[in-house]
Amino acid sequence: MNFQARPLRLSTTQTDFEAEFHKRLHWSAETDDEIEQRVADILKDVQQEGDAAVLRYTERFDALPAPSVAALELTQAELEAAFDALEPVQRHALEVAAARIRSYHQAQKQASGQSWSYRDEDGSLLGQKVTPLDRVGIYVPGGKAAYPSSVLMNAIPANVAGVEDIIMVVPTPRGEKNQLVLAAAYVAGVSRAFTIGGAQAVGALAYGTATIPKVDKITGPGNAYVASAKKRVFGLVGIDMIAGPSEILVLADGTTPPDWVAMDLFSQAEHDELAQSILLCPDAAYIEAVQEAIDRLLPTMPRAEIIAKSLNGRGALIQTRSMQEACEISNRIAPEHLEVSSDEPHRWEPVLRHAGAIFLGAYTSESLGDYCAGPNHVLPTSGTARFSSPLSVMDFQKRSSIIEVSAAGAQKLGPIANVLAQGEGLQAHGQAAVMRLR
Ligand code: HSO
Ligand code: ZN
Repeated sequence: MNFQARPLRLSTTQTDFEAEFHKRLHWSAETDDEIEQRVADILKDVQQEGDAAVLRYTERFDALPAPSVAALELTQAELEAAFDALEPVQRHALEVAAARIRSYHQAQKQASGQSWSYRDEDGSLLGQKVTPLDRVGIYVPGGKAAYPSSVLMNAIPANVAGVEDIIMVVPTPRGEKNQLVLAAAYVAGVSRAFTIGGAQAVGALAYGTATIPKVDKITGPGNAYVASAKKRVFGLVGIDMIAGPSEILVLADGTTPPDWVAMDLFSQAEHDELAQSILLCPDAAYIEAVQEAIDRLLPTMPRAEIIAKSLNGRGALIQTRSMQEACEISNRIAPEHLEVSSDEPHRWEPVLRHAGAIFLGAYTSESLGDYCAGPNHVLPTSGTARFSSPLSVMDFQKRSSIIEVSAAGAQKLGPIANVLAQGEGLQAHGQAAVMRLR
């Protein structure tokens, strides 16, 4: 089959640019009532019946019958054996990636994940104590979206944060295990792993069953059922985010080989027909060269069909008046991945405010960030980079405020608190402060 990819061509000088741009960007993650109802039913069953419901749904949806949920647990020995059996090149790649991801998240913990305190002029101590979550659940998709790299990106920050218990769940249709996923779980420090998935696995982690321990937070990507289940259990447990399809936006000044940019656009498009790849560039001839590279390279791609559907449906090649204007448009889009394909990336970086991850310079392909540069690849999508951040060590920690008011401090703060308490009509609050006055 010969697929053609013709992303929408736009120019910021055309009169209908705003309307066309909006149409292409518009993205609605509509909820499907049927999925919602089915997920609600599954969660109710898991909550009421525990292991029995998990077993029933695992047999029904994953064609994986088992005598007990315990029989669906992967032992540490099995994870280790998967790692030991890897080809040396794969093993090396997994180790290097894991080490770099670990170093990055250790630096992150050092910079932003530490307790702090100070004393005020009365000797009162005020501060913040940081503690890891006790137990987290990591959802790893199965089937065609089984990404060992995502095991590393979820489990390593949890491990670095100091989470004692990291429970992984991975749907394993017909019991066919993904050895790289198991090996990644071993490298990343997963404590326990179960071959279960779907809404039933999310329910098991959120409510706990006789076999599966209840966790405090569930992270990791999943299909519409998993996303719906995560939303429903939120509040009982924490969740990370509900990620939409992958996105890449490339800002190009024309100094990078067009083939590199074309392949970077493909790299997110190949994830999903609904993925979004956008090029912003002031140079019309360069945009033409990228389209030519797309035409030439697409037939060489095994996932050409997905790439073509993604680029034709949601892709765009946009000519801007300048790099400055390209940066401004990028800020409006707030993409998950933002590549600054320029020979002066540091000139533009200060202008770029909203993006999940910013990749600077021609050599920084987004794919290096997906696997092994070090930063997390779980990133805000669908414009949510305007207000949210990559998955981090801080997602696996929480903060408690620390307050120790000195005797002198109580004399000064008591009257203040009392006045405010009277204003709110709360006598006991006021009294508690006043009683401590000498
Ligand atoms: N780009 C994806 C992560 C991933 N890529 C995993 C390859 N494997 C998240 O946006
Ligand atoms: Zn990717």
